[in-house]
Amino acid sequence: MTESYFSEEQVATWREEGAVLLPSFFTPGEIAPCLGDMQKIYHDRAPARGGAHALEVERDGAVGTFALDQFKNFDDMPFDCSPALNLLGLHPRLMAFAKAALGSDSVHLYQSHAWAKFTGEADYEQNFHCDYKNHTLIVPSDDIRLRTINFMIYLTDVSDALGAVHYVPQSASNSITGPNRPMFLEGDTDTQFALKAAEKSGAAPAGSIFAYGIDVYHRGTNLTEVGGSRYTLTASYKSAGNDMIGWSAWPFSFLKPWHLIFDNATPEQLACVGVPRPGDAFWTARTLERAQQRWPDWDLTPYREALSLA
Ligand SMILES: O=C(O)CCC(=O)C(=O)O
Ligand SMILES: [Fe+2]
Repeated sequence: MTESYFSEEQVATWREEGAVLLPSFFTPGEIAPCLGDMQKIYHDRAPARGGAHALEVERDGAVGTFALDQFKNFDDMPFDCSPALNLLGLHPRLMAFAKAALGSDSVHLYQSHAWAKFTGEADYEQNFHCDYKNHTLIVPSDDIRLRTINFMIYLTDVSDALGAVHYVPQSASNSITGPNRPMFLEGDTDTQFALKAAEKSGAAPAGSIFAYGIDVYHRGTNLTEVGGSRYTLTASYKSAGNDMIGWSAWPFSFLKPWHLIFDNATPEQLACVGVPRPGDAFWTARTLERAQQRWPDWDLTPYREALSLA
């Protein structure tokens, strides 16, 4: 059922080129409540953005920059809204794609953030970089199973005037930078511009996904449409047990509304954030009782049933 939403060819493109655009991966019906959630989270933070014009920026001969204020409206899961946005990054179709891409039968979600960008609020034009900078302390693995897959889910239509991500497929960047792909190319303006000449746009309608890895050159771009906004959700997966990769230690954010996830997710979705599956030896009469005390509305039936069958 889930596999029909993507093709082997798309998985192969992701593996060979480091990135693939998946148009209309989610239906409008799946996106609508998540967009409502984003509006709930970000509307109050900045009620007076309408009509804002793009920032005038002196680039000084550079492709872009890394302005800290671009991350002003950037939050880690879980989100203070309905369950919809909280469960989108754990959608079974994403898990299926992640498993196929990584060649793994068990995957973990190690990062998910909501990000709202608004015209004029920051300079979103970035330099080319590879994201392994902050997903590992070393470098991307040559073994596909030990890589990561990063989904950027579009909750609004993303055009070039609304800050579409730009990227350079690996076959094209290899002839520019070589296959080792230094993560920042610091100060190397010539290479930055050579990559820019080869860049592709990730522009696509709401519901589409830009699936990429931590080893592909890409960059955020500015929003220029007057009064424009771009809402995205990221979901990054790795094979379970890959300790080289990290971002969020989920229990660190224990004060956030995790009940939205526990009370509404399937055991398979919960397994993606480190909850042992039904039938795992972790589950005993005692751990079940304690888990129920901690999350009173979590339906532990499948876990109980698996224990009583054991
Ligand atoms: O939001 C985007 O389009 C890309 C941002 C990005 O690549 C980054 O911040 O590392
Ligand atoms: Fe990036």
